[in-house]
Amino acid sequence: MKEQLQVLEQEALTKVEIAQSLQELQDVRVAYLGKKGPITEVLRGMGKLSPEERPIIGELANKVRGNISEAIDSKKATIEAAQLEKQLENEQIDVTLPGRPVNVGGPHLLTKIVEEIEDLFIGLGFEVREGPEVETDYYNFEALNLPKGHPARDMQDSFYITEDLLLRTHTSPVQARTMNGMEKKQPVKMICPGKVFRRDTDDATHSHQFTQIEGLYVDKNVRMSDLKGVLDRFAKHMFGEDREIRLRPSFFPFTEPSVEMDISCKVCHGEGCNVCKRTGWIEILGAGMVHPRVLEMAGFDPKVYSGFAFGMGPERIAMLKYGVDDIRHFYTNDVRFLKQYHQA
Ligand code: FA5
Repeated sequence: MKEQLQVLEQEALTKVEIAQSLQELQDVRVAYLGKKGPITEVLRGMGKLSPEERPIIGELANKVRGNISEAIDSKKATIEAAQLEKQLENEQIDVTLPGRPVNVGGPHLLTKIVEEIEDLFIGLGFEVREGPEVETDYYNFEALNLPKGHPARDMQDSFYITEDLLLRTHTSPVQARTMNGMEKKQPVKMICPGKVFRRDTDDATHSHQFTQIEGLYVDKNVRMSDLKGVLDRFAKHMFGEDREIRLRPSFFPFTEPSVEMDISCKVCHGEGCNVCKRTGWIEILGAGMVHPRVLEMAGFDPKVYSGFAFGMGPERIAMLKYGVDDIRHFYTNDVRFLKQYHQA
């Protein structure tokens, strides 16, 4: 029996030695140490041994079991370590490989222009206000001295939603809303950027949806020279200290007198070229002194208060500043166009 056990031990240890996988090891364990294995078989037959032999064979059988079990465990650890090593090798990361480029976005050119204009006016003491894009006929027109049937309503072709609601055609209703909303009448100094909508046919310089920035300053003794000073600062800040402005008489129902502001052409400095259509000047915005009727309708006494207002289109300003030749570039969102201005 002793020899039988020793042969079994040798056999099992050889199989452990040559086992290549955890499954093979498990097979060896089941075959030699399992309930139906030869060693258990030997132990079962111990009853037939003499009382002297029994402890010797018992001890040997346990030792053989222990040796086989130990060999299996140690081989198992070796196989597992090798597997781990292989896995680590396969999953190795080459930190020297170049990374995948991350697409970094940037602010839209229009956003940048609007923020630049906001910063300038905040510096001049104006606050930034907002108003609704869906506006009532009253604020979009009537409160601005444009009663129903007024021919000047045709200057801004509108998208009506109901008889009384429309998509605002300009940011000027925010003037009326701001002044009307004040319980106690006191000086107002605000700008208002936002989207506006007109039934204009889209072309290189017109869009049916575009941006405007409104400005309003109402106080005692506000004069036309104040308007001119602020607009001159604005033009020089946006286009360069060497630019001149000029105010031309114009008409808006909500301002009296009304003006259009031009800046001197940066290409020819007033001499006349293709960019300025040989006039030496480029039109930038509409402005004027707030009409006394508008002040009155908003509850301000026009004998005590006066004010100026202006309204500009940031798309056109961006086009002039950066030489953009078509307003539609702002909305078609071709990244090749937008990317050029991320650092501008
Ligand atoms: C107005 O909308 C007046 N509310 C401006 C104003 C405010 C005058 C306060 C006096 C006092 P106008 O229709 O000219 O004015 O538009 C102002 C600016 O909006 C224009 O100078 C132009 O830059 C821009 N603009 C007008 N129509 C379009 C359009 N279809 N697409 C792009 N920009 C436009």
